[in-house]
Formats: sequence, C-alpha cells, structure tokens
Amino acid sequence: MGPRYDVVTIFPDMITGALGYGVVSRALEAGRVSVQTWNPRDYTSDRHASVDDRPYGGGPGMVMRYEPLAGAVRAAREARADRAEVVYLSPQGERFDAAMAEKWAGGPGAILVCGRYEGVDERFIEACVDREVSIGDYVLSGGEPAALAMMDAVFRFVPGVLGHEDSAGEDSFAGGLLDCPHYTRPEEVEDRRVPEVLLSGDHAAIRRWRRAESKRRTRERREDLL
Ligand code: 6GU
Repeated sequence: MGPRYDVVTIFPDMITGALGYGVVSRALEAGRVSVQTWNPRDYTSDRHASVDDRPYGGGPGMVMRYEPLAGAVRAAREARADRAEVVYLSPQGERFDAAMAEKWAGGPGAILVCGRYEGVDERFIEACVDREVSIGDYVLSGGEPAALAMMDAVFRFVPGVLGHEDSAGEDSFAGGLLDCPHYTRPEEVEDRRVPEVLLSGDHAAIRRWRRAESKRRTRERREDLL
C-alpha cells in the first residue's frame, strides 16, 4: 500500500473533486494511494459550528479556532495505525520541491492541515503541528490548492501510478534539469516540422538530443538550477 494522506479542510469537496481526474484518480481507485478528508466543522461544539473567530489585538480578517482544528487532527490520528507527521500548509513553511515529493512517496503519508482566513491560532501550530510546508512565495486563500499540488507531485513518484514506469524520472527536475520538448503527429503543422532526429529511429541520437535540449532550456530559463 502506498502513502495515505488525511486532509484537514473546511472545504472537503475541493479536495475530493480535484482528485477525481487523470492518473491521480486512477491511482486512488487502484488503491495505490489513499486520501481522506476531515472537516473541522464536524469538531465544533457551539450552536453555529464556528471554525473561525476575530483576532485578539484586532485587525482585519478572521483566525481559525484551536478546538475544531485539534479535533479534526485527533480524529485523523485515531483513524491511522501509524504516527504520521502533521503538516501545516502555509507560506511560512519550508519550501516543497521534487526531492521532498520523491521522499514522501516512499513514506507513510501525512496529515495535511489546510488553513483559511488570515491564519490559524498559533497555539494549534505549537501543540499539534510537526512541520510547516509552503509550495512557493505567494499567498493562496487557503491551503487546499497547495495540498492538492503536493499530493499530486508525491503520487507521481509512487510505483505504478504513472503508466509508463520511468516517466517520473524523466520529468522536469527529476535529474535537476527542465524537461525536453515533445512532439506528436502530424510531422508538419503550419510550416513547423518535427525535429528530424526524432524521426530518425536512432535511439542513441534521440537520447543525446533530448538531454542537450533539457540542458539548453535549463540554462536559458532556470540558470539557478545548474
Ligand atoms: Cl502551503 N498555503 C497557503 N495558504 N498559501 C501558500 C502556500 C501554502 N504555499 C504558498 N502559498
């Protein structure tokens, strides 16, 4: 069995909806990976089932309350046989990358906590969170798109998830380089021809060309990777 992710979110449909497509959907159906959502709203005790409240000290926006988050994490923990890490998704976290995705693909998975509003009560992070992870230097309205991006990137490294067994190894970043260009039929479209080497049947030459294109692209677009 591959990794299991428990996602704590007040918008579970965002997660389950987005997981219903393509290779990720098939991997879930085949049981190679699994995802379950936990809604903090189900762990409230007040009449209005409130998950957020106004920030102490004033200011704009709302803050997610401790109790509903802690309750959802506790429930997710109790549903797992292991002691999976609790990961809070936020722009303040350490940066997620391909190396982390590959490492996580071989692990048990995690409990991913998605924040909304201006943030979550800091005491929840202190008491319940093992690490904070960010997908990049921009602010999302919530952690859900980040959780989806991370799980997708992780699942691609789980054996059997991609049909063609070594496709993940040939993607951008796998070897520290960007991906090479790809072409399909027809051989010519609007006066643009497929590079001749790809039609040559010379597999060694094709391998060399793709490698050279990857390097050229990386140098032109992402010199920082070299
Ligand atoms: Cl992980 N969460 C949120 N809410 N915003 C982000 C992020 C995560 N990574 C970058 N921006």
